Amino acid sequence: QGKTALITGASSGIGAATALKLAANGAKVGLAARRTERLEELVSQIAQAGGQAIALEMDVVDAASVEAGVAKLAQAFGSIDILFNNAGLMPLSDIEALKTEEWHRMVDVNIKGVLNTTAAVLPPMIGQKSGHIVNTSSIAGRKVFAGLTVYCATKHAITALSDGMRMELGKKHNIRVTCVQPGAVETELYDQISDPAARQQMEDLKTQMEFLKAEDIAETVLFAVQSPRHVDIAEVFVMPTQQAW
Ligand code: NJP
Repeated sequence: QGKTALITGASSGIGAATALKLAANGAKVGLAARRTERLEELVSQIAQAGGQAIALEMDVVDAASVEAGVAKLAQAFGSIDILFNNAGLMPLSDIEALKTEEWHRMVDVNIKGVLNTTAAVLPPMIGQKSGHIVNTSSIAGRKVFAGLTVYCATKHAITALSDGMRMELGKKHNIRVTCVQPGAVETELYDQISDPAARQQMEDLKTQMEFLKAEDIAETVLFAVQSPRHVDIAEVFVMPTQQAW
């Protein structure tokens, strides 16, 4: 209630659902992504429901664009209390396919993007001696799956960053760090899979079990950020009931 949250990857899926959820629970939300028309639609939806939101055109790979977005959000709503590091992509392929451009893109968005946003919000959070960083990792951030090797590597990096940040920022600066580890969620994430076999595998998976909804992860994020200040929900795995582990 009354907190300001920066949400990356807010133009679809988990980010959009979390923006709606946090705004409905009294947070002022900064919606960051590249597809601004989607963000503007979400801003209107939140405003119609009585909430407060602002659209921030942001490419998380570009540090200058991140800094500009953070400055715009601080100007609109004041201190930034919550950072939801959620932007990410998963263009699956086997290593032997050597889709090196996709590998680099995943490293840029999934890892460097998180570092850029964290660097931009950390100084004010340290200054105000409070804050909450929630990172979207994955079950692929604790376990490696064949066919997802580079994606798994990027999400393992996010799990490691979350663990390290929690150790360095909790006691010293009163900043909480939550790592959310979803299983399969029904979003647009799978639309970017360029490898036909990998795409078919994901389509087959959808017929075998009921995926999570983006709202299921939004509920988890809300639970973490609404926990009392002395409680840090450190890591949460959220799986479809029927997903093999
Ligand atoms: O996917 P999707 P999800 N700069 O495609 C944004 C993780 N996850 O909600 O810029 C800024 O609907 C993009 O915005 P836009 C997953 O790894 C998912 O499922 O407008 N933003 C869009 O809003 C990811 O970390 C599953 O194109 C950039 C958003 O990212 C997170 O959940 C399972 C950007 C992607 O939304 C959200 O993904 C799991 C950039 N350069 C983990 N590039 C799952 N769905 O099953 C992309 O374990 N975005």
